Order: sequence, then structure tokens, then C-alpha cells
Amino acid sequence: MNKDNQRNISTTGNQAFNDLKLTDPITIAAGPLGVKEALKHGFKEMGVVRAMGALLEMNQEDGFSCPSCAWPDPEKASKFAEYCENGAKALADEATTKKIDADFFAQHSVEELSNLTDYELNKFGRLVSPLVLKPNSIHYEAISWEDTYQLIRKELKSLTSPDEAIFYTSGRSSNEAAFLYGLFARAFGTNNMPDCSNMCHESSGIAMGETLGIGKGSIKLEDLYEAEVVLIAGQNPGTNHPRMLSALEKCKANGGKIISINPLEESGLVNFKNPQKIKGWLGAPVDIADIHLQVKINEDIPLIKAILKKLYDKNKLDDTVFDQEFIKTYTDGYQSLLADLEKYELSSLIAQCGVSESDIDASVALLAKKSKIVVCWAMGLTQHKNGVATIKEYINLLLLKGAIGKPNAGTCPVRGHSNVQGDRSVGIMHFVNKDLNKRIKEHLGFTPPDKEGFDVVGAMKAMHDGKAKVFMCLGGNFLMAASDTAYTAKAIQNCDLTVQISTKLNRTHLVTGKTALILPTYGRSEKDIKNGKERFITIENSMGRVRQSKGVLKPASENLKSEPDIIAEMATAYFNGKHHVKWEALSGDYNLIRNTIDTVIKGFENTNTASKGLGYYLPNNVRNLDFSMLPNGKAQFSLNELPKHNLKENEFMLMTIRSHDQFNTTIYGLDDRYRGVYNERRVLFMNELDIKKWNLRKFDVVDISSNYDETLRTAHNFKIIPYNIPQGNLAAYFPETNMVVPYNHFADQSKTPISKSIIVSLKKVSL
Ligand SMILES: Nc1nc2c(c(=O)[nH]1)N[C@H]1C(S)=C(S)[C@@H](COP(=O)(O)OP(=O)(O)OC[C@H]3O[C@@H](n4cnc5c(=O)[nH]c(N)nc54)[C@H](O)[C@@H]3O)O[C@H]1N2
Ligand SMILES: Nc1nc2c(c(=O)[nH]1)N[C@H]1C(S)=C(S)[C@@H](COP(=O)(O)OP(=O)(O)OC[C@H]3O[C@@H](n4cnc5c(=O)[nH]c(N)nc54)[C@H](O)[C@@H]3O)O[C@H]1N2
Ligand SMILES: [Mo]
Repeated sequence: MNKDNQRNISTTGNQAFNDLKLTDPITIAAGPLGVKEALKHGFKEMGVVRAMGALLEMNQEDGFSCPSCAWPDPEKASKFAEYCENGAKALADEATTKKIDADFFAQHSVEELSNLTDYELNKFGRLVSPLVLKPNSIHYEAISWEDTYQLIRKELKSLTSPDEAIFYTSGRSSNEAAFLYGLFARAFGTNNMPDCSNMCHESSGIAMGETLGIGKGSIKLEDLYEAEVVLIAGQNPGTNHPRMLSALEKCKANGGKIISINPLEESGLVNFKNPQKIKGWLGAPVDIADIHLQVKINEDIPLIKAILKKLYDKNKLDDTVFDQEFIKTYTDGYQSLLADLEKYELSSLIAQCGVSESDIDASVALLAKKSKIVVCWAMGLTQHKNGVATIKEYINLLLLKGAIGKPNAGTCPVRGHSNVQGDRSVGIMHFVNKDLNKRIKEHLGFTPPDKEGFDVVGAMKAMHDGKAKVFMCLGGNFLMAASDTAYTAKAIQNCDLTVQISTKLNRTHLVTGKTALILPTYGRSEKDIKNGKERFITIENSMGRVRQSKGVLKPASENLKSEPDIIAEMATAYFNGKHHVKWEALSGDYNLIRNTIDTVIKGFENTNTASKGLGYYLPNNVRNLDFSMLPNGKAQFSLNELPKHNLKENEFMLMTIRSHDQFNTTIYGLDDRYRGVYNERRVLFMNELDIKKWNLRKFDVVDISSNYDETLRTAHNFKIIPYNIPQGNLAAYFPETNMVVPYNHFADQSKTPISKSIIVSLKKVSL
């Protein structure tokens, strides 16, 4: 609570324990159990007919794209089960038949609701009518759509500068919605467009942009099938991208080898059964990872340097280990990289990363002989202070091996949200894109602002310091996704108006500005009908392919509006006919929006028709070995320093990770089946030797505290679980631990919060 906002709101909800049960971690991911679990979820939430009908259309040519992760669909679409357990859960969660309307909020105040857990909040069901929370009131009440637009207009008009408004985007929005939203922010006059990328793959974008000239990955899905070696670093595909396992299985069947690099031995990388194949239902499980490098948290740089040094030694004897031709033709900085490698002592690199030399040697032996190499990664690399440098170090490996810009080789940053990549492509960004601004001016007739806007961290600080007053969110759950929950709550509560365009209830609807609006919208799985005509939207997957998505289910309510319609109507009301862009015309006409995207955004072409079926690929310079945008027209080797942590004797390195039963801040259930944890989320994974060393026991309760800049931040009450994790490292779930991530500590350059390497200490609590 703070003085500007007198509601008594809990930012954490109830923290009581449930009835924790443990089993050994399950090593067999997906497989029949996966499908069974998926169907169980679907049936409970949606009812049998609705669930089966929807699942059959998911990720099929004429259906809709899965609302879960951004993993691509195969070019030859399978007829059966092109979804995974967690995609089905995401669908069931969105398509639930439970609803909450103004009556619900008349009965339950925001104060009362805030005492529930995030899991309980999500379970209430779909938001189905526009709602307003008036100043000093603790109950949302009904409001007409037109009145929401007028209220927004009034608040935006009252600002002294357009930079006092912030427009956040989560990654589920369509290209059409995101494009209009970005256009509206620019037309209004600000680049304050933080998005979930800032907390996610921003480090990847910067690292690849500086070394390869494009912030996106270079491989296509099919490249994985015949890759010779695939490195999977800092990613948990069994839970977060389960359909990726099918591609890895194909790779293995073709003789490919897989190296997993992770402080944890994640299920799915060992022993995987493919539910899409009869063989998978009956046959023996396949080991996906051939080698597991159990690196310590945030020690990938010394590990990769050790590998590079050993490869370099081999190359001295046989100069085909590094691809000399590729290096000469396409890269810059080779000699300085070699000179830099000479400076490091092999034994101290190995000691620092914590991986055994024999495992490193096995990996080096594989890599020395092969050149079709793919590196896949996710949050385990991006969310560290040195996330950008870490990714650049992996790119050094690819460049030395000439594993860039050719079939079956390259970069594969595995995206999170299903359209996070598309949202960026069509203009959601806080930085200034001069070329985009020029094209907007040329084709749409207005001059967009040329001052860099706030990213997530900047937005938090601006609101906290009273420099921003209106905060709008296109999806997401900003409070629970951003770092430093208490700080972020205060920031949001400082605003005059907060607006959430959402499908489901979450804590950001309860921790609000003085006035708050909820604008309910369709989910991806729902039919989008306007004036009797069914419409489709487009999205871009993790590998740069744009395709259509068309919902199949009856919408949760007739009072919902689509995201593009909400934004166009809001802009129409705001400009009231006085703007170069014809907002009224764009409202309701997705074909016109797509034509406008085609003219304004480079690479989009004939999207209305070309996005049909499997869709089309956006241009990617790396695939054509075009590095003309980089210094000397070459791909860049980089020199990256070792991380320095300087932990005190009683300090640990904590990573905040996802359980199997959540999608980011949406908690589907309280189990993490693959890790053998049931019915509890407030747990702390800890090495058995550390538990002993600190005189602790299994199920002891501890508080977790960080102390950055002499500020103590504490997450209370976590039960200790002995787990196979390197000594000195800890893991716990996000978002319960976000309050210990300091708002002002983030990755160099990308400003992604350090959610995977937080220095903490523990204090035993007696309950
Ligand atoms: N079912 C489901 N699917 C999802 C999501 C979800 O919440 N649920 N979220 C979506 C989103 S937005 C995203 S961004 C992705 C996230 O996908 P992931 O990045 O796979 O998700 P995390 O749970 O954050 O897992 C990070 C992994 O990195 C490892 N790791 C942590 N620190 C290090 C390190 O220093 N080095 C190395 N090598 N490894 C490390 C952890 O042990 C863990 O296995 O998934 C997307 N898909
Ligand atoms: N400590 C820690 N913090 C993290 C991370 C971490 O690993 N550790 N991961 C970070 C990452 S990678 C990400 S991407 C962010 C996620 O940050 P966000 O994207 O902001 O969070 P989500 O939990 O995905 O948002 C869920 C909400 O989105 C709304 N929603 C769902 N579908 C739709 C839709 O189709 N349209 C609209 N308008 N709304 C919809 C629902 O209301 C739902 O409650 O969190 C980040 N925060
Ligand atoms: Mo993400």
C-alpha cells in the first residue's frame, strides 16, 4: 500500500503451505502420460466435445496456432496430435467454460481477491465484460465499451507529455493487434513500448544482432532433423517446448548427437516417449541427450571457453577442426579471439564451470569432427547480468565451425510466447527504428517520435518515480512477470489510470492505478466473427514463418471484442477523425490492417494470401550469408569476459524457473511432475551436501533473501527439497521468488532482469 492509493491490496496472496509430496523425478517426458494428462485437463475445464473438437484443430492448416509456446509446426503437417500436454493445458485454460462478470466483482472486492493465490485467481475463469475500478472504490463495476474509450481519451489528453503514458505488450497478441497498438502509441507520440521480450530473449536479440546482423535465429525446423550435433543450453524443452522433442528424436534417428548444458538434468532430455507415434506409445523410451554437461549457474562462459581452447589445440594439429574457408570469407576478429583464448588457464576454466573434464572431452571429440551444429537456448542463458556475452560465446563456437548460414546448422533461440517474435517484427519496441519511422511517415503521413522509450525496467522506474501516469497492457501480468514485486506494485499503484486488455484474471488487475479498466478479449482458440464474417489473424513462429490462425470455439461471451478492434476503436475515439491514419477504416478490417503491415514493415508481402496454409518465411540475412550490415561486412567474433560472482561463504546462486504446471505467471496446477514435486510450489531445490553442510533437513522451511545495494529483499517460507543440482546453486519457481530480484540489477545492454542468477542467503524459519 502507498499514500497515493489507499486500497489495502496484498501483492503476494496467501502463502500458506499445501500438502507437499515428493517422488523421484520422472525421466520419461511426454509419451502416453503426456497425452493422458492433457486430455484430463481439457475435459475438466472445457467439457468433452469442446475439448476434442478444439484439440483436433490446433496447429492444423485451417485451425489456430497453439496459444502456448512459439515452437513451429512441421512443413508437412501431421494429421494427429500436433500439440503437447502443455499446449492442451494452455488451450483448456483459455477455453474454460467458467466466467466472471460484474456480479462476481460486486460480491468480491479487489482487496479480498488479492489475498488469494495466483493459482486461485486464474481458476475463476474468463473475464467477460468491460469493468472499471473507480478511485477509492474496492469493487470493479460494469462500464460500456464506449465509456472505456472516453475515459482513456480523457486521461491521455490530461498528460503533460505523451511520454507519461506506457504501452506494454505480452507476447500472445496477433501481428494485426500488435501492429495497430504500436501505431497508436507512435501516433499518440511515444516509444514507451516495453514488452515481455525485455524479460525474455532481449539478450539473444542483442547478441545475435551484434555478431550476425539479425536478432532472430537462423535455422528452420527442418534443419534440426539432419543436424550432426545439437547443443541445448539453458532450456527445458520437456516442459516448455515439448514439441521440440519430436524434432530432436528425428535428429537422433538420423545419427545426430545431442549435448544438454544445464545445472539440472531435465526430463525429456533423458528418456523421451513421443506421443505422436505408435512406436512411442509402445516402444522403448529414447535417450535424447547423449552428453549432459552439468554446468554451474551462469558459468557457461568458462565452459565454452574450455571447449574452444581444446578445439583450438586440436586445430593446431589438424587445421580442418575450424572451418578456415568460412572464417576467412565471412568473419572478422578470428586472430584476436585466438590470442584471447591463449590467455586463459584450462584448469581454472574447468574448475570454474564445474563440469568434469571427461564430459568436456567427450563434447570436444564430437564437435571437432562435425560442422552441422545447432545451438538451441532459452532463459538459462538470457536472464543473467552477462546474458549477452554468454550467447556471444556460444556464437563464437558456431562461427569457428562454420556452422552458420548453411543447412542443418545455426542459431536457435527458442522463443517463449507464441507470437513474441511477430510482435517485435511488426513494431513493438522501445527503441527507435529509423527505417520504420521513415516508412510510417512516407505511407501513413505522420512523423513518429524519435526519442527512445522505456523498456520494462525503465517503465517500472518511471512509474515508481511518478514520471508516468497511464499504464496500458496488451495482455500479460506485468506485476508478477517483472522483477522486484514490491517495487513494481508501488510503481503501478502510482499511476492515475491502468488498463488491462486481458482474457483471465491475474494480480495486475488487483494491484492497479487510482482508476483501473479491464477490457476483456478473445483468446486465440475462439471464433472471431464481425458482421457475420469469420476473420483470421496472423502470427510469426520462432523460426520466422508467418501463418494464419483461425479460432474454432464459440467465444466466452458476446460482449468480448477482438484485440485489433479494441485498439482501433480506442484510437478512433482518441483522435476523433483528426489524424492521418484512418482508424475507423482499420477497425474491423483485418485485410486492410495486413495490407498496411505489408507496406510499412519490411519483409511482409501479400500476407492476406501468402499466410495461408503453412504460410511464408520472412527474410533472414544469415540464411543467405549476408553480413553487409556489420563492420567490414563480416560476422563478428567477440571477446567475452568470465563472470565474477564473489559469493560470500553463506551465499548461494538462485535461479527462478518454471514448473510443469504453469505458463509463466498463470498457474495451472500445483504439481511439477517431471521433477517429482506434487501439491506445492513454495519449494527450494538444494544439493544434499549443502543441506548437510548448513545443518538443514528435507522439508525444513527457509526464507530466501537477497541483499543488493544494502537492501534486503525476502521471499518467505520455502520448503527445502534435496535435488541433483550443483553445490552452491539453488532453484525455486517464478513468480513466487520475483520479490528477491532487484529492479536495478539486469543484463548488460539488454536490461533483462537477472532472474537466473540472484545471490541469496537462507534463514531457517520455525513455524
Ligand atoms: N508449459 C510452458 N511452456 C512455456 C512457458 C511456460 O511457462 N510453461 N513459458 C514460455 C516462455 S515465455 C518462455 S521464455 C519459455 C521459457 O523456456 P525455458 O527457458 O526452458 O524456461 P525456464 O524454466 O526459465 O528454464 C530455464 C532452464 O535453464 C536452466 N538454467 C538456468 N540457469 C542456467 C545457466 O546459467 N546455464 C545453463 N546452461 N542453464 C541454466 C534451468 O535449469 C532450466 O532448465 O518457455 C515458453 N513455453
Ligand atoms: N523471476 C522470473 N521472472 C520472469 C521470468 C523468469 O524466468 N523468472 N520469465 C520472464 C519471461 S521469459 C516472460 S515472457 C515474462 C512473461 O510476462 P507476461 O507475458 O506479462 O505474463 P504472462 O504470465 O504470460 O501473462 C498471462 C496473462 O495474459 C493474459 N492473456 C492470456 N492470453 C491472452 C490473449 O490472447 N490476449 C490478451 N490480451 N491477454 C491474454 C491473461 O490475462 C493472463 O493472466 O515473465 C518474465 N518474468
Ligand atoms: Mo518468455
